Amino acid sequence: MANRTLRSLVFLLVMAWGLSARVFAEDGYDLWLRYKPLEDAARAELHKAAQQVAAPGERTPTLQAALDELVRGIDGLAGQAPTIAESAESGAILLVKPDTLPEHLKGKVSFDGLGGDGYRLLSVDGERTLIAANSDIGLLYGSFALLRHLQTGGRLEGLDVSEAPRLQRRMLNHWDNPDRTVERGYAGQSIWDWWKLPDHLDARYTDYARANASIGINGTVLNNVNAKAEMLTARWIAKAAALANVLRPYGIRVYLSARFSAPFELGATETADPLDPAVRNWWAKKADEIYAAIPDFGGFLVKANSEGQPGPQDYGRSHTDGANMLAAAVRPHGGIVLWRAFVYSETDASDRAKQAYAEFKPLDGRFADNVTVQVKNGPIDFQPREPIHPLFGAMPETSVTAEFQITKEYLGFVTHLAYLGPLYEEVLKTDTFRGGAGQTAAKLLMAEPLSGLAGVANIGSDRNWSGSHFDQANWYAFGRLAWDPEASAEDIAREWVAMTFSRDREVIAKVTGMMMASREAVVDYMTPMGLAHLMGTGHHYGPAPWVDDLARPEWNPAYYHRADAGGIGFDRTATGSDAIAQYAAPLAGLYGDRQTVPPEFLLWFHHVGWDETLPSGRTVWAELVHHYDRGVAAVGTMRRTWAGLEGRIDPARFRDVSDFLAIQEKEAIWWRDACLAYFASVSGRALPPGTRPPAHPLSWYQAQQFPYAPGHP
Ligand code: BDP
Repeated sequence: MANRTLRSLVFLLVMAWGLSARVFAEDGYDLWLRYKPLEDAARAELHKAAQQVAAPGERTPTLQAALDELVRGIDGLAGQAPTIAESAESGAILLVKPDTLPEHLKGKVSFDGLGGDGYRLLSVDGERTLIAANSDIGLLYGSFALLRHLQTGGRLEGLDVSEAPRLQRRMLNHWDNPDRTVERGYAGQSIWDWWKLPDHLDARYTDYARANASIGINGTVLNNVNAKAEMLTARWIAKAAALANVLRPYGIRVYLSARFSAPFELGATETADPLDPAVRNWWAKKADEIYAAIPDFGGFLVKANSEGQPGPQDYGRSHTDGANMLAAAVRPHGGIVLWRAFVYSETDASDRAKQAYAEFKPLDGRFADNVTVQVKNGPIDFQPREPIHPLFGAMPETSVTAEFQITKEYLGFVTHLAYLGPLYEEVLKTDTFRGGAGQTAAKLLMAEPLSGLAGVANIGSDRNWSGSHFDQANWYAFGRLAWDPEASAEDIAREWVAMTFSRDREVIAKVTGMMMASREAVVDYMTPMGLAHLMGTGHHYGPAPWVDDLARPEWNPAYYHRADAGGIGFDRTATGSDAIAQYAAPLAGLYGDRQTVPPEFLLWFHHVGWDETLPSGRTVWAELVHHYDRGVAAVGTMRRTWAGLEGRIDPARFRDVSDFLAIQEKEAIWWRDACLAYFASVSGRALPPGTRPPAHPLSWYQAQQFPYAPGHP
């Protein structure tokens, strides 16, 4: 009997343990808003200093969201939830605007320089913490900033920090389709459950809004740039409006991608010619209809005359005719048009890297002032590394917004760890020399009348949002850099690790180290030395540098690497396509000269002989092999570093990451082997002595097919 009781007891204990393990298992859903308990002393201190949160004045939905977040965050960090008070006693966190500042603080707290969205965190009277801002959204941002400060080990005492965003529009672009598939999405389905909208609002939408507000994102384009006309019908506007209602308290405006031929396709007009009065009228009425449902609608994002999408050129009109027509439609409502410059044409035989500049530069000064031209960071297409797009700074009379890709279409999808902070930072820090030295892309963007940064989202229905734990960092880093384009990718990684994985200093240092090396590793094992676009056709998964038989020349990897028996690389100097002429003279000089071209762009701008000796002392061929080997080795190092963290990261996420790193190493080796097998066959060079030969003959790599690779439209 006693034995049975004991056995039941043990059984119950095991059950309870299992249950708690499950309850506390980390699945990544909480992102960087985990609010795990602080260490003992800090926890007690916070508990004492934050017993109340108070926000005098009208309790708007935004203010309520800020208070709720503070309660949630402090509850987690301090182990006890503060109460929400009307006035500010001691031991309180107080949210104030100029008109709600308590009497005794009047004249003592400056709101200067905070603008509409900025905030100030300030300790006052030794026992209160102020979150000060000019608007409720500023207070929400300040609340998140305070929680970030606490989550990363900061204290309330002596706090005095002011911040204001340096770009107006900090936007996500979802490439989400009405059927819930996501173009280049690797994190499940679209988070927008279109079918159940507008009647059912998934709780996830609110968590999406919280996460975005926490990093300052204030706009979201709900649907794919390869847009469907139906998105502009009443039925779909209602769905967008329902989402806008959820996002509004968090300061996030909704935008839609617009299909240029929509009026014609929906049967309302005979044409989509932007100069046709009926067409113009349709768009104006459509804008009225949208704004009636979504009063703060942000505007339209348009991909026109690119990759088969309709556009004004179908009617002999220009990009400006098209953009300005839409701009006129949204202007009465304060909306804008984001017109994409990602264009290349099947009828244009010139270097693809030159085509966007060639089409858009002559249009400078002709766009309406509520249009911004959205330019990808590089002249081709979101490659692991590209030089900066020549359009940055080249259109002084036109607003330009930069577009980055957060989803890793060309960087191994979600199973490869590639922290994109360094990629974004590299672009933003590039000196364009437009109008003199020091004109970095970041500075140019910040000076635009309509300033902004757009990121192609990596968010989906997967429990962990981004398909992998580490890919959350790319969403986070994008937001932080959109807030401050001059922030450091490494600092951002460090704060993300502290909030996402652990506050242990050694863990932070090791994981940050992995992240900071990760993108370069991908460059090395995929497309080193300035190579680009060697990925498999269509899905862009895995290596396929040999492909040279696709209908359009610029779809072929062989078009980009130009390897032959003599050498490798794309001559974009004056002897070749002369793409360098599109850059400001100092940059053109730097890139165009074999002696000064940065080594990471050598093969982007130059065709070089296999046997040429580089400053490293290696020949071009040996250098290529060296990079591929270095990339594979770097993944091995990441795996070992991660393995060493076992027990210091929660088991579920530890295992997920371990599995993905194993996949990455396998695929890095595959990339290296396939590319070396191919380039050896083209160059006729033998691998340098001591180099491991590819595991299979070239034909084996060429035979691999992936009809079910994800994210492919
Ligand atoms: C490319 C993608 C394609 C997108 C296109 C775009 O492969 O799916 O539609 O960019 O940005 O990178 O429009």
